[in-house]
Amino acid sequence: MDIYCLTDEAFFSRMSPQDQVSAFMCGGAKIIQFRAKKMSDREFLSCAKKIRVMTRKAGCLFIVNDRLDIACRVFADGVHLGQDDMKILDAKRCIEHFFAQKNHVDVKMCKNSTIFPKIFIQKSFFYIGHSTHSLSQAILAEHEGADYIGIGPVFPTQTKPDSAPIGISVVREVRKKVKIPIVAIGGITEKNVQDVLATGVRIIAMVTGITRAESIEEAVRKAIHFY
Ligand code: TZP
Ligand code: MG
Repeated sequence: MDIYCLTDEAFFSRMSPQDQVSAFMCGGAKIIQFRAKKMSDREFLSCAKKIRVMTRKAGCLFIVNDRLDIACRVFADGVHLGQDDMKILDAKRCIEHFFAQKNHVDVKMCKNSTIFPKIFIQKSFFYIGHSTHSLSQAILAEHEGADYIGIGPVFPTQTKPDSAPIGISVVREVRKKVKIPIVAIGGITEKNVQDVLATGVRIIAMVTGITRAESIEEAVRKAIHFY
């Protein structure tokens, strides 16, 4: 399986976002999302800049959660947008505008990536991921031009306690109907990951499943090599 690692904001007091990212990459992670809902803009940008440097060195895809402006500013590889964030089409227009202005040529990392399909915008690649919570949202996200979708929460999760779990059956349906890459997320741990993989989804996102493990690095390594 491919693991999509997200930073754990509830854990920042014990481990900085950069240290979390470093541990993910030591374990072999190739896709990392910086997620920090409560951080100030300035701190978010400062961390994102550092994570960009680290992920670039390691050849790791770097996706920024929510903040398209910061994703563009640090030349991240993409942005992940939720149902209440900017619509995909609007995000695409912003990205086109930004990269047209910058005429930024930086395709090396994404060219190496075989995980996600590539989009070509003004000599640059930029992925837009979209969170979905039902089959209809997943189909719509694909129709609207998302490069990949997140589907979940599959199981109950403390990371998003107010979101009702959708269960494995929805993931299975989405897998049958949607062709773009699917990232299953929410409450996935080593105890239930096999059930998710049985749906055919190959990319699994984890927050607490890795950050609360005895060794983050080991948890990531195990997820990549043993499932
Ligand atoms: N979106 C749906 S569930 C979730 C997000 C960001 C949180 C997943 O966290 P965990 O700790 O892996 O359950
Ligand atoms: Mg969001």
